[in-house]
Amino acid sequence: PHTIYRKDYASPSFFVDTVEMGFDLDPDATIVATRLTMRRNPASRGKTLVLYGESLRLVALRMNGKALSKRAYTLGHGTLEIANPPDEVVLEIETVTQPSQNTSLMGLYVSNGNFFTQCEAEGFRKITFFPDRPDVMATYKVMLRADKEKYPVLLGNGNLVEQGDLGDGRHYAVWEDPFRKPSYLFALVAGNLVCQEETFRLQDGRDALLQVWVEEGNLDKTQHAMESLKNSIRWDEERFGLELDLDRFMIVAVSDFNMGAMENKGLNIFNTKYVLANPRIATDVDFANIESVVGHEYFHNWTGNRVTCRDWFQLSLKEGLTVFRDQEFSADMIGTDSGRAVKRIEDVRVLRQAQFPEDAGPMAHPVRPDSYVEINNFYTVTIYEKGSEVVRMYQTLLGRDGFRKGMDLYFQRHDGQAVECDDFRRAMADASGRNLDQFELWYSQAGTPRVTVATRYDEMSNIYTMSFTQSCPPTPGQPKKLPFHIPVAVGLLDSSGRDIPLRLQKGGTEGSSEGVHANDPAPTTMVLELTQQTQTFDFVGVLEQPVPSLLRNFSAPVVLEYDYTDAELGFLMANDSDPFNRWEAGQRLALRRMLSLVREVKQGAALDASLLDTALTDAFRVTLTDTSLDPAFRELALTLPSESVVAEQMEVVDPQAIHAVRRFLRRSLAQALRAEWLAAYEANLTPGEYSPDAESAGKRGLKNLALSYLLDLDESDGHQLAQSQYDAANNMTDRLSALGALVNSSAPGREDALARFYDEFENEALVIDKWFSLQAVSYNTDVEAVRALMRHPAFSLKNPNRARSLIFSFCSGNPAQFHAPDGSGYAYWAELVITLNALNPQVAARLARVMDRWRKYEPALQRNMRNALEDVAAAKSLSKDVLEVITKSLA
Ligand code: HT7
Ligand code: ZN
Repeated sequence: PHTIYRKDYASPSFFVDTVEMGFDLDPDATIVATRLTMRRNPASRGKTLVLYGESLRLVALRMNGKALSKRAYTLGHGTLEIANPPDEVVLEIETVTQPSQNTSLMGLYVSNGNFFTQCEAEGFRKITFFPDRPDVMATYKVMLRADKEKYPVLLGNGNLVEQGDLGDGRHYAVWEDPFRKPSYLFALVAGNLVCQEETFRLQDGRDALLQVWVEEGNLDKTQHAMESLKNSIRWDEERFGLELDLDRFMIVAVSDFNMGAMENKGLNIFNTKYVLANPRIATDVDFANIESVVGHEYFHNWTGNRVTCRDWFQLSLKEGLTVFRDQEFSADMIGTDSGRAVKRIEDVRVLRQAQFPEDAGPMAHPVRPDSYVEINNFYTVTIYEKGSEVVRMYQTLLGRDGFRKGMDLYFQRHDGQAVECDDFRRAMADASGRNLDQFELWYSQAGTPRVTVATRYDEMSNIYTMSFTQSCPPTPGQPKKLPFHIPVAVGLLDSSGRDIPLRLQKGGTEGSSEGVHANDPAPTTMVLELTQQTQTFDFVGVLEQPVPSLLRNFSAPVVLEYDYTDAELGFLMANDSDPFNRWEAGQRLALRRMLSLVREVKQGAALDASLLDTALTDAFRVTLTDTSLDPAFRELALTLPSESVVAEQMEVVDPQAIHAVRRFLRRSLAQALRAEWLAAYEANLTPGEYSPDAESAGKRGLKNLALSYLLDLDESDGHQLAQSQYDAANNMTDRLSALGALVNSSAPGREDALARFYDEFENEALVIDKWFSLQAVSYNTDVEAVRALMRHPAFSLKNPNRARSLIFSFCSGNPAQFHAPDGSGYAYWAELVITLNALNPQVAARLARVMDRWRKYEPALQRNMRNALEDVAAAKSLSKDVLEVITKSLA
């Protein structure tokens, strides 16, 4: 496959100033007339004019008023080139597309009879021929024409400037976007939709019209998205001084969508999953996700749209920064310190669960990649989540005020431009006066750095020494790494569990702590800056041997290794003033036990109580019964590391052993703490009307965790508890948790509950997704059961949400069954990758990535995995998307 390199970047040969478009919308043949005013880029004298186009029928082409003969242009594979054009060009293009046949969901397509577009990254070229690259920014004026009855609503970017009747049963609307934008932010929607709308007063006194558009019958599910939008607008004004620049801002929900949502200028298009919610159909997690995704897309208006990317290698410039902003927004919306910590823990869990494995696998790439085959494969957890961690480190190094100054300078310099990650770093450096040259390595080097810590206490001098050594494993194309600039936030605890004031030996490498001045009392958390391979810090005036609290609040995306004793971990779990590290200590302890149990199992030991000591149970008991702790925090602290997190820690992965150990440990904890789980269950009921606020959601989270532990005992008391919760539930969180617990047990009512659930929610697509997904991840579901579910009339491969709910949930969320020793899971995976490839390459390529870490598995499994990968590689007509993933996996 053809690889594109960052080093080959060349500016476009022509710029586009204005784009005018006319659409005659018809599902089987939409006619698109485009008029581009273009001018030569002075830096590219003599070069041909290059436009991109895919799956288009070219009907007419005129340059400066004259039809171009076939000899005057060349139609290549995905390109249209005009040689020797004049410096100023008006190009008129007429193309035809077939939206009803477009199953890729890129470009213009039909979903439930309505028209939608998706242009990021390279979908605009499926609508018309265009220099479809983000550094070509233009203003757009668009006329939409369509049958009035079938498509009463016609939406575009920017402002509605005209609308009316065309007389023949058709109507039109004209939309004008005053802001220059790259083509990937173009959007249109046409169909039979309804909206909830409100006017909202902006900080500068202007009124903006806010709308949430959905299919008829869903208006009772838009309130939360609307509230989230208003909160997002207010938050960006207050935290970053950034205002909404349009008079109208629209969100539209679509049920066929490849990703979560899309930030098209003024016309955000969302997967229904991230818009529609009410207590009947949505869980607490859904409510929180909607708030975060609505925020994310809204925040892109400045970080992505007003300042955009020069090329797709810079994708994290907008995505990492915008994820950071949405994470901060969600944390501020919770408002409490413990709520912030809970949000931080959840975000780090995602990073560890998904990004660390990516960074250690065949698709590992830097936050700013050097090459790609298919850009759609680079919308990754590295670009998004690690990218956000990189942005967060600026804030950790510069402090909140310093970071804000950097952001202000970034917008002052680059508003209206398409820029690079380096421009962002430069703004941060220039605004703070700090040298951030070495920080560049976070963008250019892939892999998760390892930081090993050794400590020494000298009671004669009262000096406590911390020595840090950093390294980074090799990744594809990068065998050797240079040391990173790593902020490590640390604290020291005395024997009573209190923080010790920190003072560094003068003359050593300096540490910093946000906003600390010379006369302030010594801080209790200090940010040490690692810049070399090994570095030592001496803390003075330490009157007793302390317990170190390292990498507080997860101040850098690294693996931190320190040889804690079990007792120290228990102590940190109970006492650390940094809630992140309290959670972390519990996870370290649990992981240690799980890994040692897996070793035992592999040596033939039977899993019984004799293999367990009381350290973990005691630590869990303390947390479970400490009612001064936020329930949401307790839920996280009492959740064992997932099977995939344990797998990542192992040289050779045995998924069956890991699964057996995790279940055994859960059952042991359920048994040992049965009374405490029951008490926590009773104490965290949330009677009365449902509210998705963080406090109530936290209580439900802990209560439902308790329920799931109790059900692991698989006894009739537990079955009854789950059954009555299911029957009495007034919200989807409680209902789904009860159902999930029942389905994983041998409760007699499990089949009946599943059937009743289906009947009750048959018409709610998002809930039926949950129904498929819950079964896909159940302990009892094997590949045959998944195949049977695929034959259910409600199943469809064409709808990405539905495909993900069953196939992805099984392949990535049910490791013990997916990795069945006979290879049946892998054969199923290969078959589905090949089938999906023909329908929707993006969805297929995501599924292909499930096999990324195949080389880590036991030899027998590896052989079957390789066979499955080779079967896919040998399939005909593979898309670039799938080919890139499979080729890199097998390399
Ligand atoms: N910026 C958006 C990316 C996106 C996308 C990319 C490829 C194919 C389909 C897509 N849908 C949305 C989403 C975001 O980060 O906000
Ligand atoms: Zn984004």
